[in-house]
Amino acid sequence: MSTNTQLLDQATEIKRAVGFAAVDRFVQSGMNLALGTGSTAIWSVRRVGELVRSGVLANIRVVATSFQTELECRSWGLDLRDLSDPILENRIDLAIDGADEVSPEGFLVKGGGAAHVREKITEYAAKRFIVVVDQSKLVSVLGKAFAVPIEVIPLARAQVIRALEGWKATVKLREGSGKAGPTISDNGNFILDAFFPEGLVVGKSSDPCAVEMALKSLPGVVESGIFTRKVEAVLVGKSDGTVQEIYY
Ligand code: A5P
Repeated sequence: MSTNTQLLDQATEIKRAVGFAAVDRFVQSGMNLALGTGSTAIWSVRRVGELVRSGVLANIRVVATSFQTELECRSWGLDLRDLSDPILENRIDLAIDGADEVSPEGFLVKGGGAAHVREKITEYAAKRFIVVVDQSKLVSVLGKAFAVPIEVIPLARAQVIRALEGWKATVKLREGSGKAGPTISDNGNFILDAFFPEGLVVGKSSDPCAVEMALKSLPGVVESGIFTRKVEAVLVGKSDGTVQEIYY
């Protein structure tokens, strides 16, 4: 495994730059890390792998937020742990992950890769949370351009779809790729993608914290992709190769 970047297209180069920057600027030896999922966060995984392998970082333990990330961590020989492993002493020092949308307040939509349940469990447990994105992810209103992914127990899908439609969402059961039928998450569940053409409003509330709670209250919903835990910083990869830091 190497991170040789000679043949990357511009979009991938931006993801690499921002994924690397998060590790270079925020990770220190001795940390327990939560590593995110997706085409941006995977570059942070690779950077951790590279720096551990070369001895620049030592005593790093990692928790993966998906099967994809677990495989990448293993390919680098990282010290991969389960979130419940006692060796972590209930301490995740830092989480790094991508996002599908970032609001001006630092609230997120995640789950484009259907990994948001494990991401949420792990990242809400972290002391600090850093998000890595490109500029296209910065939005003024959540849920309009990108659907809000909602993981549901398969049995509950029709009831949950009905409830979401009552909140003026347009809902699609996510189709699998490379298989017939629905996407099955790492937890064995279905993913509903809910578009909110009028913006993210559930009942009378457009407050993302209230929306997150309302979605979670529907029987059969495991988690939504609305993330409202405090983000320390969003790192934004720019087309000129720089990485901007936005603090909240
Ligand atoms: C995975 O389910 C997601 O939460 C990703 O973190 C999110 O979709 C961002 O992925 P990209 O960096 O690939 O856009």
